[in-house]
Parts: sequence; structure tokens; C-alpha cells
Amino acid sequence: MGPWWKGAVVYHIYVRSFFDSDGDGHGDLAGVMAKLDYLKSLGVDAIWLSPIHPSPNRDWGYDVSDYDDVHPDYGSVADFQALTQAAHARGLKVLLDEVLSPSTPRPIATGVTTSQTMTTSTPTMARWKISRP
Ligand SMILES: [Ca+2]
Repeated sequence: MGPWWKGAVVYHIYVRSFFDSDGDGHGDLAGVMAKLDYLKSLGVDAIWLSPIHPSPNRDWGYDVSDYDDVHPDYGSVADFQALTQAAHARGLKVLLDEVLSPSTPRPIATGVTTSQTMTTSTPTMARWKISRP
């Protein structure tokens, strides 16, 4: 038996556009929680959330400004804890898209995140990195 993620069904959620629980125009963590039974019914083993931290959103949330909090559009740390507990109660794992140690405010190429530029050692992607003082 290999790692749990081999053969697992992982549902990627961009929280901002997934489900708006309070009608303010932004998808949110409570919206994800409201859809957990639906996601479970699809046979999902885990949900994978795009970055949920505060961000100026110049890079779709991948330009994290505070790793210790949740973006106010999405809810609060308590909302995240409630979502995690509700997911675990259904046997769903929760994965977070963490963008650690970004050194650039945004990538050059659309679709290339700072995490990719920071973790790759391939010359092809390394050339996309921008450093600013
Ligand atoms: Ca909302």
C-alpha cells in the first residue's frame, strides 16, 4: 500500500469563485463547508484549497501577505478550523496550497505562480523569476 494520495480523488477549489455563502460577491470558506456533502457524494477523497491567506490579489491570492490569517473575503481562522473539522468528520482530507517564501510580487507569465518559480530548478522556469528590491 502506497501513500494515501496515490489514486485519491482530489477536488481543487478556488475559494473566491466556488460558493458565496453570504451573498457578498466572494466565495468563502463557509461556502466550501456548505458543499462538503455534495463533494463527498462525488467520491472525493480530499479537497485542495487555493491560497486562503490575506493577499493584495495581484497574483490571484498566490501573493500571500500574512501566513497566520485567513483573507477576510473568505472568513476567519475559526471558519477554516470549522471547515477542517467538518471535512474530517466526512472522511475528507484538506490540502492547502501554501506559497512559501515568495520573493516576487507576481510572476511574468500568466499561470506561473511564485511557488513554481521558487521551487523549480529547471532553467526554463528559472528564467521567469523576477527579483525586485
Ligand atoms: Ca461570501
